[in-house]
Amino acid sequence: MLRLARSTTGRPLARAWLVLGLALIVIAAFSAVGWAQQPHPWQLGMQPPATPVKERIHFLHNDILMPIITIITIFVLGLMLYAMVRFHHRRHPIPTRTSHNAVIEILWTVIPVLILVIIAIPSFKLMYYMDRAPDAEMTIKVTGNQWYWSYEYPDQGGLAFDSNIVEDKDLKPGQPRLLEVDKPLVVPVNTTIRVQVAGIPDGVIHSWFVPSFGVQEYAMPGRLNESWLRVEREGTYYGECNQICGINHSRMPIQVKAVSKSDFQTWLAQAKKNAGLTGDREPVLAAAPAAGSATSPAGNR
Ligand SMILES: [Cu+2]
Repeated sequence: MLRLARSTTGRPLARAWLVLGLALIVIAAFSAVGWAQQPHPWQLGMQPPATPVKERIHFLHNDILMPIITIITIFVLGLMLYAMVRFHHRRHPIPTRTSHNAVIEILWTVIPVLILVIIAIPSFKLMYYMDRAPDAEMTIKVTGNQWYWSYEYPDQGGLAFDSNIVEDKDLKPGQPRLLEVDKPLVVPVNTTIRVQVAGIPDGVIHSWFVPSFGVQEYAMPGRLNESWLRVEREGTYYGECNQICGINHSRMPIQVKAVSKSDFQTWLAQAKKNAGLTGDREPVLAAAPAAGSATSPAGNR
C-alpha cells in the first residue's frame, strides 16, 4: 500500500515537500527580518524581548516548557500507536478484561504531579521576579479610560497626558493601523521603571499589555496595580488593551518610545514646557475631558 502510494505519487509528494520547505524558510526569514516590536504577518512565536522580564518569559517558554511538552506529546503519540498496532483486532482478537492495575495507576498520578512541581519552580520564580521592582528609578502611572490611555510621570514634575489612537485616515506612511497613537509613552532605556496601572472610577477593566516588555497588567477601577519594565533597546514598541472593555476596545493601542537617557530629558523638558508645567507638583491633566478625571494629582502614591 505504502509502496504503491510512493510509486504513483512520488513526484508530487517530493514537490509538496519542496514547497513546504521553501515556505518554512520564507517564514523563518520573515520572523528574523521582523525584529518585531509589533505583530507581523506570518510571524511565528512571540515578539522579541526588550526587557529582562520578557527574556525570562522566552526562556521559560522555549527552553523549559517546550521540551517538556514535546517529550510528553511524543510519548503519548507513541503509546497510542503502540496500542493501535499491538491490540488491533486481527492481531489481538480476544480483548483482555483487565480494568485495574495499581502500579500503573500510581505512576500516572505521581509522575504528572512531579512534572507539574518541576514546572512550578521556575514559574513561581519568574512570577515573583516580574511582580515588582524594589529598586525602581522612576515611576509611571498608567490609567485606562474609555477608550484611551492616560500617562503620568509623578516624579518628573507631574507631566501627564492622554494617548489616543491615530485614526485610519490620518495615518502617515509606515504607521501601523490600530497601533499608532498621537502621544506615545516615552521612557528612557536602561532605567528600571515602576509602572502603576489603574482604572477610572465608574470605569471598566482594561489591561495594559506590551508584548515585547512582558508586561500585562489589569487597569482596575479603584485599585492600583503594579508592574515594572527596563527597556534595553531604543525603539518603538506597540501593545494593546487586552481586556475586552467595550465598543472601542480595539481602538486604545499602546505605543511606547524607548529613547536614550539624554533624549528622554530633552523630550521631558519640551513636553513639560508644552504642558505649561514650570515647577514640581503642578496640577495635572487640567485640560482632560470629563472621563479623564481618573488621574490623581501628581506625586501621590
Ligand atoms: Cu480597554
